[in-house]
Amino acid sequence: MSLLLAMTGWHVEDWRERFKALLPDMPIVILGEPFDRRSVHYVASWKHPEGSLAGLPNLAAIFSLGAGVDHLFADTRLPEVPIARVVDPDLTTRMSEYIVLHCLLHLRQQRRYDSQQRQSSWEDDRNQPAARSVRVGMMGLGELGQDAARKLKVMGFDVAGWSRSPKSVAGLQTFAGTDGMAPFLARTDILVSLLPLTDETRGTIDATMLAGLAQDGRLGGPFLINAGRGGLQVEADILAALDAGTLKGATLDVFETEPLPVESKLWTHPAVTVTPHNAAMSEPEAIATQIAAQIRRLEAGEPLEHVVDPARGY
Ligand code: NDP
Ligand code: OXD
Repeated sequence: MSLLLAMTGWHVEDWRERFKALLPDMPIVILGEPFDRRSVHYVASWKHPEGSLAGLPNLAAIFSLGAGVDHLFADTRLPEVPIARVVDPDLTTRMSEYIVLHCLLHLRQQRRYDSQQRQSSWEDDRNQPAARSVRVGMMGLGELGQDAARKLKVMGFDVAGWSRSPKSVAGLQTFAGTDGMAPFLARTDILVSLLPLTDETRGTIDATMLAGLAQDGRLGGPFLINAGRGGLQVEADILAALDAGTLKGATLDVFETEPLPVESKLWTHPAVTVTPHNAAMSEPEAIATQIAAQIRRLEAGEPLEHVVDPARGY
């Protein structure tokens, strides 16, 4: 009985070492090296190549090495076994750090001061809105969205959230579904996206959504932070809104195509901050520990935790 590591773009050896230490009795095999396909009971995947998990006759479960599972559902030949995803305080904390950092960066106009510093320009227009006067809109009120929203509130921001199903979250004004979208956007100065990529959410951050954001806020125009998935955003619409001045700035961690192609205008746009899809990286120490615990649960006849719903896509 073995665990197959099937990943692209990450350092597989770090994961192999960590899993070996955690599951000393279980052979750890790696996609791309020779292994007996009948021995594989578990797969830990991050963007495995399409079809590479087909023909594993004893497969019992697939673990996403990240919180998102769109990379799994993109495989049209994915075996029909239970799929569990990462829900882990290490990953959640990393994401909240990122969201708080970039909300503060926009609040405190840090990009502008970086540019002034490069020109040795001492310019202070005495315009420093307080966090309490800035309205953050959190799209996605799941594991990550709720934690980030709580931490933004600690910093003083006026935070509301939007989700698919209605939610009651202490201290947050909440909106849900298609009907809730317009009023949610109309009270949003900084739109944060922590949505999963599904058939329903693909391409939602488009010209229409951006046009719905508040134009009367203390920051002099709305900002966008997308750390969910690149497939949520229409990059041409973001660039057009930035150039039209209806969007004041954007922080993007995820992109329609990753790595972001060198010719993308997002790289050089003065109002865009680009990070390489690492808002919340899966750290082998923490994440392998969670997956090993899940495997031990299954071996003990207990149910898997954090199972995703293939019909919903998240
Ligand atoms: P969860 O599944 O816990 O939460 C997802 C949230 O999105 C829920 O509130 C859900 O609504 C909402 N949602 C889903 N579909 C819709 C819809 N059609 N309309 C409105 N709301 C919707 O996910 P996590 O919080 O754990 O993670 C969110 C995403 O963050 C991941 O899927 C991944 O794509 C991304 N991510 C990015 C990382 C990075 O480094 N950039 C790292 C980790 C994750 P409801 O509550 O009603 O179900
Ligand atoms: C994730 C990611 O889904 O890193 O965890 O994008």
